[in-house]
Amino acid sequence: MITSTEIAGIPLSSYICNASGPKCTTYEELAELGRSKSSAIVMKTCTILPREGNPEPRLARVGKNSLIQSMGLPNLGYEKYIEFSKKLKKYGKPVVASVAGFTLDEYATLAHAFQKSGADLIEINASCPNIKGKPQIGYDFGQMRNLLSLVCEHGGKPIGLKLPPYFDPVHWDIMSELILEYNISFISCINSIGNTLVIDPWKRSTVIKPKKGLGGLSGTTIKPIALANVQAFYERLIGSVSIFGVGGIMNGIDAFEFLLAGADAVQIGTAFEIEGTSCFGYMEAGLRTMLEYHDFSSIKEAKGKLNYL
Ligand code: RRO
Repeated sequence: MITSTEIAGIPLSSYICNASGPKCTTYEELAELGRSKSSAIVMKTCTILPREGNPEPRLARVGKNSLIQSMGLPNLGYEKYIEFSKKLKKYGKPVVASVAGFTLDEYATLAHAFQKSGADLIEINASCPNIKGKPQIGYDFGQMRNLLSLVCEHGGKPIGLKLPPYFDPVHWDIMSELILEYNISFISCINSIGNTLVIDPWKRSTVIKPKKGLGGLSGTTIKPIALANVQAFYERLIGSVSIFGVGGIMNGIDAFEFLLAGADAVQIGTAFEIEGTSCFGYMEAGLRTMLEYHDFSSIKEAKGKLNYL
């Protein structure tokens, strides 16, 4: 059974790795991912300057397997992650940098800086929902064009986009055209669903503090939306762009569903936050069982093999 895969030509020893977000901010956390069964080390989205993030409480559990959070981009500043990316090479797995600017120029600076780092892939986060007054750039297609023209200027390492969820086929069409026009190598879809509200009726209160309780929703609740986005981009990008599926993957069966929808690999956020590094091993085992059940001998063979009624 072959469960190795690749993203933008970079080999991954398994289908499962962490998503940018939980437990990937400090060097100790990243080293733990290095020692774990995560097939890559995806680093927390970084900005030019270090940030403490939004006031607490800023993360809360929703039901059994979902979360709402408004972390607000807490990170140590990009220079630290350039340093970390070099040190993390000793774990022998791909390192993924994730970057977000407050201006287009900052995005360009960050993307170019990681060209000279230990990172194998550079994920441009176009979808952080949690900064007050800062729109998600992935929802502004005019700005996306400007962003892509800047970050794709200095080739070298593969550039990818972390996308917000889209809910209309026209938006999948427009975004796909941009991705193909600018030769984006991979996409990670989806980020959390931004600006959702969870209320505690007993306390008569919001459950997180920032932005009047608004935050990004992740976990099981968003899986159907994530699957639809993967399917939509897989159809439109016709094998020329690799896809990281992200959103509500809690076990190997969920990972298999993303494979059927066309994902080349999956990233785990909520389940990693809740369960810790053990999630990578049991998801890989569950995925193998599903592949065997359906008589597939590799990831490649099963990719996109969704039946339509
Ligand atoms: O740090 C965050 O608040 C955050 C980020 Br950068 C992101 O991309 N997605 C998210 O749900 N939270």
